Amino acid sequence: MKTISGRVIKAVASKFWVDTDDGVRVCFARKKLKADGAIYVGDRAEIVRDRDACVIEKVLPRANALVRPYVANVDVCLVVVAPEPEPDLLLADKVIVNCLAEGIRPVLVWNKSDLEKGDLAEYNGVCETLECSAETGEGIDALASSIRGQTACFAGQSAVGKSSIINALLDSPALEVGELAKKIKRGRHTTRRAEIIPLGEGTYLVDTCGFSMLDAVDVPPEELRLYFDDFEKFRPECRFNTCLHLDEPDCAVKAHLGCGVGRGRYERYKLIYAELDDRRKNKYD
Ligand SMILES: Nc1nc2c(ncn2[C@@H]2O[C@H](COP(=O)(O)OP(=O)(O)OP(=O)(O)O)[C@@H](O)[C@H]2O)c(=O)[nH]1
Ligand SMILES: [Mg+2]
Ligand SMILES: [Zn+2]
Repeated sequence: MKTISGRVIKAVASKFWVDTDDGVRVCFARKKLKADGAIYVGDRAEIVRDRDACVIEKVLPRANALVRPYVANVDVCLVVVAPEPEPDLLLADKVIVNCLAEGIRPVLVWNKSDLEKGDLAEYNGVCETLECSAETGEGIDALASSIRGQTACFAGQSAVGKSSIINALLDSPALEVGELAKKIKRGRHTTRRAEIIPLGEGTYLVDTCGFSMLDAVDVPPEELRLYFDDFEKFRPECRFNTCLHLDEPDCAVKAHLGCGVGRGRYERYKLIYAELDDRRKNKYD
């Protein structure tokens, strides 16, 4: 039996689409790989032809993985926000923490700049930021250069325009896009599952479903600060080297609120910290 390798680009029910040098093959999975989470979109896999069907035999070790959205082997994650629906920066900050913990480069993208310009100054020193409009094409070239040759996953709330940006990056639109008004009324998500769209020259785009709830990654609460680069640069000036920037005296992060540290970022840090702390308490209660 000939083994060929490829990348899982789509999964529907028990079928997997695997992109190989010979084109895309629709595969089933070996029984041992049927458990939830055994195969993610983005996984690199070995497949064999077994009688008439192609079968995934083995999943290669993952470089990294995200759980919201479920996707593996990502280089960069475009965290998309827009003037409408109202930006949920707590969600964006959690996605950014999850990316940094997994070694994925986060980029915060303000889409729909045709409707309203974004103000992402708070994210200076946190991650790269970009503004674009899938509608007018503004900023799309800059976004394309930022992700060239990489696997780029689009994440964020429903209706911010993830699929629309991917369509703008493609020569001809390939993805279904939903209407905001209809979505709000019906609470409908247009994209139902993660899917990889190869863009050529080693660039892969991962479209995902919108989400509004996310657990921050499972890091001990004391380590959360390590994923806030904008705070970390002031830590040497805090009185205590172990400062969590919460109730400690002479905290340099608090001293820089509004001038070097965004007040919103700080409030969201406290919320994420409290969530991680609660989770730990529940674990040991
Ligand atoms: N004005 C404007 N509208 C946009 C832009 N990008 C997307 N939209 C609109 O926003 C709505 C939602 O776009 P989608 O691309 O379906 O959003 P999504 O993030 O993929 O949503 P889900 O698949 O549900 O997660 C559609 O009506 C788009 O036409 C933009 O740059 N400007
Ligand atoms: Mg979509
Ligand atoms: Zn401090």
